[in-house]
Amino acid sequence: MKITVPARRRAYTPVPFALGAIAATLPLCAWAQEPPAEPAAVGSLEAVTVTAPRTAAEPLGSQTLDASVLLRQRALSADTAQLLRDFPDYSSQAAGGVSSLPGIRGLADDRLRIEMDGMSLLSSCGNHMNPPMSYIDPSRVERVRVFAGVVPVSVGGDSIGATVQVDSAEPVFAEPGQPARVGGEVGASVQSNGRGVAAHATAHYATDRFSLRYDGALSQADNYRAGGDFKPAGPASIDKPDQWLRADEVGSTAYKTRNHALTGAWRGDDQLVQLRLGVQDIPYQYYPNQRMDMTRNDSYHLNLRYDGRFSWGRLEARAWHENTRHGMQFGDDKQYWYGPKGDVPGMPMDTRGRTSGLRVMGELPLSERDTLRVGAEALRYRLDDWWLPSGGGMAPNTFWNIRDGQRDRLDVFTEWEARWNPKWLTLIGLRSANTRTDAGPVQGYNASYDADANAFNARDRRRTDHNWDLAALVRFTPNANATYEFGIAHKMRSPNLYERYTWSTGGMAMRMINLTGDGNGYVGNPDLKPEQATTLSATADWHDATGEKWGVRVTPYTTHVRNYVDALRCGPATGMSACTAANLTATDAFVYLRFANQSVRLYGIDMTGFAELGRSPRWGQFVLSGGINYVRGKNTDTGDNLINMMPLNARLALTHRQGGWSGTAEWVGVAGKDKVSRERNEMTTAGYGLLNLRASYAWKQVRLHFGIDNLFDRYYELPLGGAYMGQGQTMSGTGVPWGVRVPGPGRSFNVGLTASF
Ligand SMILES: [Cu+2]
Repeated sequence: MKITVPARRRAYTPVPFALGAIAATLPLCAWAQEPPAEPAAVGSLEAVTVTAPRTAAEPLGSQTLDASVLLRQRALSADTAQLLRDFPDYSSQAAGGVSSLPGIRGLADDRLRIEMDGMSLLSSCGNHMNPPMSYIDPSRVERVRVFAGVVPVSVGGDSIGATVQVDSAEPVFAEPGQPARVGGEVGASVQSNGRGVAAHATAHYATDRFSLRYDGALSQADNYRAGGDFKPAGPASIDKPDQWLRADEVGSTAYKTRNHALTGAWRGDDQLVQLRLGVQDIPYQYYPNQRMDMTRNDSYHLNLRYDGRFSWGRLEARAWHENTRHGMQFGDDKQYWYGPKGDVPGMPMDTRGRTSGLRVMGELPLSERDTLRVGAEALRYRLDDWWLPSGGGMAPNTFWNIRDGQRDRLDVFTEWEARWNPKWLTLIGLRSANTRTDAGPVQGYNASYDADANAFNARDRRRTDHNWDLAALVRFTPNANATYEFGIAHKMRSPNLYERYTWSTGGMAMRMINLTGDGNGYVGNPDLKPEQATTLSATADWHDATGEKWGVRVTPYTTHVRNYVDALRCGPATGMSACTAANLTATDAFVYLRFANQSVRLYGIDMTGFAELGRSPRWGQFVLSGGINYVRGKNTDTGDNLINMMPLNARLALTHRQGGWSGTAEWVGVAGKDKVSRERNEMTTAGYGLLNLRASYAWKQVRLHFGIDNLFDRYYELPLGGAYMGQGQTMSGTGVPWGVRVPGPGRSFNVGLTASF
């Protein structure tokens, strides 16, 4: 992305040029391990785009995917979280087709801070079906930044892991004195596996002061097909041949989603004000590893941003409001086992979540050497989660899972960055966060839930956590060929409302609470304390002086977490109805657990590198790139393994570029997963290797993408896919067999076309 400064007027340039210059000398600050970006897109819109403000020195552990990389990735993916898949330490916990849960260095979901267009959002669902990144279509994403390891406090908060910032395009403006700019882009793509289709359109109109932009996107897919043969066993007593899935079809993987956004922006000489309205509607998204499916998710958000430059520095402010109405029921593949569609009332589950946020940050360049950042952040979150009566044991009352749930935060932080000389940089920051959670009185469907409900209602449920974060890092750049960084961070996260306030110990209600996709049942624990993590991380980066010929980066890290919210099985002593003696000892069944604070340790190492193999005007450029990633997570109280830890994995890619052409052959290898959580009866998975091909060609205003995923149609099981619940009587405790893993998608031919105007 280029910064173009209009000649006749001082442009709105929020990036301090000093920072930009230093960043330019540090190829690592950008997407260093990705081969150098391909030639700029022809006729791209980016030429007059103003780059977004930088909020902090980016640690070596941070990486940015900018427009040139995203152009290739986003054309062929419906799931925004999958844009992160090439980050070396990224793992993805399978969920719905457009809402996988990202993990980085063994920490996932709520343990990461994920900002969508600067908004901090929370998932409003007992299965976290609507994580923050599912609220933006990949076609709208212009930049993804990941701060891993030691995260500066100015971009952290309410998390113990990495920060992921997903941003849509900065507004474009016309050059002063020039006519208004009108432009846009249309695109469409198809995927053979699952018959996925997607389309998007954007249009903008901009003068030198005002800018208006519309973004729209639709995508939908049927169930995908596994590679090889996949034949999950269903309950033998039910015989409805016409409703069986095809032999290789993975049940409950279909989805349909629609996104719209309207953005208005105004800029002055030194200021920018921007307002965005976003609307999303997901009529259905099915879950192969949850007992329920998403049958509606309607949301809107308003996002107001201010950016100003003053004689003393820069001021950045943002206010946002987001409202989600979420509903669950049986999707088609789960419904069929009970009877033709519409025959059974099923189990309606409804959720409403509202988030209001405000963040203000000032950046003060105190001297050539020192920059001070001071900021505050307030977040107000409200949650209601209720299940309407549907007959049988689920009547006559409405079941209140969480009523008047509240989670409010007030943070202040300060951070000092010093560039002592071209070789040494230090950054230290402190954040204080008050987090208050509460939940109102609840009720069950009927009197059989009274004991739990009364006990829950009788206790004091308000919790106030005084959390604090500290991050300190030092970077040494001895010469043009090496950079070293070492950092230490202390970070805290308060439990989410499902971890603290779900209350029913009836087996069915517990099976509805599941954040890990393992098929087990969970109940909350109001006594949970906030997680407290200490991370040590070091990075060494070696590269040629230009940063374009070769580079190698190694990052070992370790994180120790006190009061990590893990889960322990419940037994008869607890008096909970699902918690039998057998529950404590079962090794091949779904089990029932209560969230519990535990001590855990995670450690691992990431290695990435790239090398230009050759470059000539005649043959173009050949680049080899790859990475290897190892992470281990242990509960040090019980000696057990943490759930959903990605096994050892590696990636190797050969890329060829010439003119508007770019072609990549990529091999992904994943070792077998044998370090599994015994407490949760997590299933092992076998190792596998996949070959993917991707190519794109840009010609004038048109760009064609083509790809084949899983070229050899290998059958494999997703290491973080959890337990298969794609079809059958998933609501029942024994209605789906234990031991079936969720297969990954088989071969898919993908084609995408975008045209800008
Ligand atoms: Cu849900």
